[in-house]
Amino acid sequence: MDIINSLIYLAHKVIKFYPQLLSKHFKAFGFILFSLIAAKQAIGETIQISFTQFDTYSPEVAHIEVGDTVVWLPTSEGHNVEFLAGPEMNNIPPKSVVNSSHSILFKKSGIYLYGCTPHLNIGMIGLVVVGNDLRNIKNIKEVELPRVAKSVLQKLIVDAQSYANSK
Ligand SMILES: [Cu+2]
Repeated sequence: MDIINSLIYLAHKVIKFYPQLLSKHFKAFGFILFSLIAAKQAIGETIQISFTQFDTYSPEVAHIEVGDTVVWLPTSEGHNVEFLAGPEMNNIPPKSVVNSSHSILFKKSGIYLYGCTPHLNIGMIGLVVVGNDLRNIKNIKEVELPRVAKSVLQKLIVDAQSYANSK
């Protein structure tokens, strides 16, 4: 990502300081610039979620685009990430090891529900909403959860819906 940004910056400098070079190789130059911008969009962003000392994820609801990567950071001890549901129930992301960072690239839009294996009973759960696509929300609501987690989930779903409505 940084390399692409530097190349785009360099391309802008060339346009500014060597316009004669640009007019000579206009097509080639335009093609390179266009490819760099396309590559930048295809690479996707990286979103960080941390574990807190209050046994929660921060943020609890992450809104990302298809192709973005979420990285969970072990910023507080004793937590992990275990996926409980997603848009494709037969293809949910892998579970992480306690106290380690976990990184997942999301290729399919929809809502993903995950929780912390040791703290599911006290409601340590989170949602990743990919592409602002809430079409599997019914399946998410039907996931069997401990009582406290169920109530946290209701709150997170309200958050996800109000975000979707604000777009
Ligand atoms: Cu935990």
